[in-house]
Amino acid sequence: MFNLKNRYFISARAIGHILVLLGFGLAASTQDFNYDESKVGSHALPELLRNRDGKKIRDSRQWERTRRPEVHSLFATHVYGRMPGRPVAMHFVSVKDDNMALGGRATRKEIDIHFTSDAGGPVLHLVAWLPNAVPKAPVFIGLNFMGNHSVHADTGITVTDTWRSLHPDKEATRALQTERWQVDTLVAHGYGLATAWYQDLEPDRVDGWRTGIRSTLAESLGIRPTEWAALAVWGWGLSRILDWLETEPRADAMRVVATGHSRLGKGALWGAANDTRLAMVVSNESGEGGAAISRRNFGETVTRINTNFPHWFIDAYKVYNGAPERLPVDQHMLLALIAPRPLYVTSAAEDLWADPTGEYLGAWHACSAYSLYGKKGLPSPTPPGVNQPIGATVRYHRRTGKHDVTLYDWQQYIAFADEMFAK
Ligand code: GTR
Repeated sequence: MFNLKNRYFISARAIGHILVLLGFGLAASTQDFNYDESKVGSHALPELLRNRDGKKIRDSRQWERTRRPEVHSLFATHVYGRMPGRPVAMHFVSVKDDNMALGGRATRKEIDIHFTSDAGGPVLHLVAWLPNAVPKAPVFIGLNFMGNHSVHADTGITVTDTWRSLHPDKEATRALQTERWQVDTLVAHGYGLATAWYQDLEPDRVDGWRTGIRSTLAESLGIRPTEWAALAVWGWGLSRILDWLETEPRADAMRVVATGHSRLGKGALWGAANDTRLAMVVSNESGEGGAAISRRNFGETVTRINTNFPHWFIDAYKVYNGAPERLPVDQHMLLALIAPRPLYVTSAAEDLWADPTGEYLGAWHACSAYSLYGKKGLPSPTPPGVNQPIGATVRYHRRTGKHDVTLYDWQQYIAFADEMFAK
């Protein structure tokens, strides 16, 4: 069936491939990615538990005092840019509440996060559901791709002005991504959900920074637009959602799970690396620039991602086009910045572009940071078969099917959160 969902999926994901196939003469060519495991070759990863001065890290104290800040700063300098704090004038405006949402099982809240005192300034429009049966619920948070009204069939969800301004056919995406969000399942298990449209923060295009918060908040945040990039902006947005949850009595802000799919998974990882208040992290098929090892020559490459999406990373990252082996970091080190917090990394078997094996290895090589805290991660360097979640505080699964978020994925996240939060 050719519906809008499929059309979006194709335009967002396959555009790079199509341009290459049509020979549009991008800097990247078909040689820039590989789907043949026998051609992956070998690579040596930067050592996670050794400082740049050569000193070996032996315990969590040394990690937190020396190596963790060093790794964090390498990612800030070479990959994502630095992360600003919260705007001083930020405030929350309740737009509407419905305490009989989802057939009486949840309270749906719409909150506008204003980043400036001026009502005409940038706003992140949030929709949240909190289970009525739980006085203080743990909450999953994540940005959505197609507007708040796409995540559930409830027609009470506002189609926001920001979405409408870019999409005149405003109802077209209502309830189109319900599979990806599973609001009812979360609420039935005692979890809340808070989500917002990612492009409220920065439009996802090369010049999106001009109208996004990298420009509008440059002065109040004290950061120039070139000092960070879109993935960091989206990760920063999760921290602002958490700021609101901290003010919401029905939410347990100590048990908030940051989630993100694909590009938003990359952003969620960097966001959670910067904000240790986020208690648990889910990277859903985040691939290149997310959980997948960049040096592994399989699927998307540094060159391809920098060519197709130059606005996602800072300019310094472009230096590594065609030369990921020169990076002072690799993505296992990003995942290690989440330690000792619970981390769930997923892949999909048909999502070769994201390199499922590379995502597994990213998680595997991060486990030594968890060991410093006496936490068990994954049991083996070999990825499991399909639909076999494995691991303790670091968990992984490779689902059957394509690049997506499904009920199966959510069921695993809920089981993981139940276990980690010992509900
Ligand atoms: C792809 C991109 C991936 C991933 C994906 C998505 O086209 O190459 O890195 O982020 O988009 O976000 O859906």
